[in-house]
Formats: sequence, structure tokens, C-alpha cells
Amino acid sequence: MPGVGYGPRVGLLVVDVQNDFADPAGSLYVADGEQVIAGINAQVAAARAAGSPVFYSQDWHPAETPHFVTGGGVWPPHCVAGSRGAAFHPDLVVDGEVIRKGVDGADGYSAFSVRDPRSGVRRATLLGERLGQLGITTLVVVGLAGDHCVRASALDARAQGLTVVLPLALTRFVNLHPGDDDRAVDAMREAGVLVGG
Ligand code: VGL
Ligand code: ZN
Repeated sequence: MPGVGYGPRVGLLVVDVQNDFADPAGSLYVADGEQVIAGINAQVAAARAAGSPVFYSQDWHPAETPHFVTGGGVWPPHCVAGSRGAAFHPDLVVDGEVIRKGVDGADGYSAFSVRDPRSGVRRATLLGERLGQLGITTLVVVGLAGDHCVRASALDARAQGLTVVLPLALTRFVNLHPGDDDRAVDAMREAGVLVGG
């Protein structure tokens, strides 16, 4: 993985390293998801040492939502607010601000915006504003899953004009449809995300 140069204008976003994704017993386990945690902890330490802010997103769904198969969506129920599956994986070092997506029933993949599942109306989370206040120009994005929440967050960060770095060693993919991993990497590269080894 290329060394990421942290500093006060560089932020780190750790996406959805929660039990339901990163624990083999989780309801939407992302294959080998737990393998990214040690590397992510090292990035958190490096970011902290350089004065870079660290943000953590959490998928945080109501028990019933169109996001789940039980509500007409594609996903098994996961990351239900307050459940063990929604908690951060116990090995993850959590040392920064937490952004919960879906607290009021909205859902969405990006840490920057959530969407009302019924009306389709999208609105911003606090993340974009916080990054702006802090003068962040570069965002390093890591975590789960590369073809959904990491992808959506990286694309939104690019749309906000940020330089975005994605170390591939620090993400894993769901691959609900074979090839989703390659398509996600292509879409991110196309948007100017610096996808590294
Ligand atoms: C995610 C599928 C459903 C993710 C969240 O964190 O990438 N994927 N909900
Ligand atoms: Zn979800």
C-alpha cells in the first residue's frame, strides 16, 4: 500500500467496520472483512499522530426498511440500530467522530448523505460540513464494503471537490453480483479517486 501522508488537511474516513460486515457470524458478512482491521488501526494511529481528523461511519437501520429483503430490498437485515451487529467490531480502534446513517429511518450508502427510503429525498449528513470547517482537502477512505458504502462515500467526496485516496488493501467487497468489485474500482477511478494497492 502506498504510504499515505497525513497532516492537518488530510482526513481519514473509516466506513462501516461493524460486526454484521466484519465478523464471520455477521448477517451481511463481507468475505475477509476482519482482515482489514489491523491495517485500518495503523492508519488511525498514523492519522492521529499527524493531527488528521478521523471519522467513522456506521450503517444504522431501523428494524423495518425497504433496504432489507423483508421490506422489498436486496439485503438481509443488518446493522439494526442498537444491535450487536450494528456495533463497531471489537478490534477496531475508535478514536474520532462517528457518523450514523439512518438514525431517523433514512438510509443510504454514503457517509455524506442519506436518503428517505419512501420519498427518495436525499439530504446531507454532518460529514461534508465538518470536513469543510476543518479545511480538509484530501480524504483517505477505508473500510467496508468497497462496492457499496466505500464506493458511494468516495464518489460523494470527489463530488465535493476533495482529493480521495482508497488503499485497496484496506477494503473488501460484497460482490452480490459477480464483478461488482471491478465495476466499483472502475467507477471510482473514473471519478478521479486515487485507488492504490
Ligand atoms: C453496505 C450493503 C448494505 C455497506 C451497507 O456498508 O457497504 N452494504 N448496507
Ligand atoms: Zn445497510
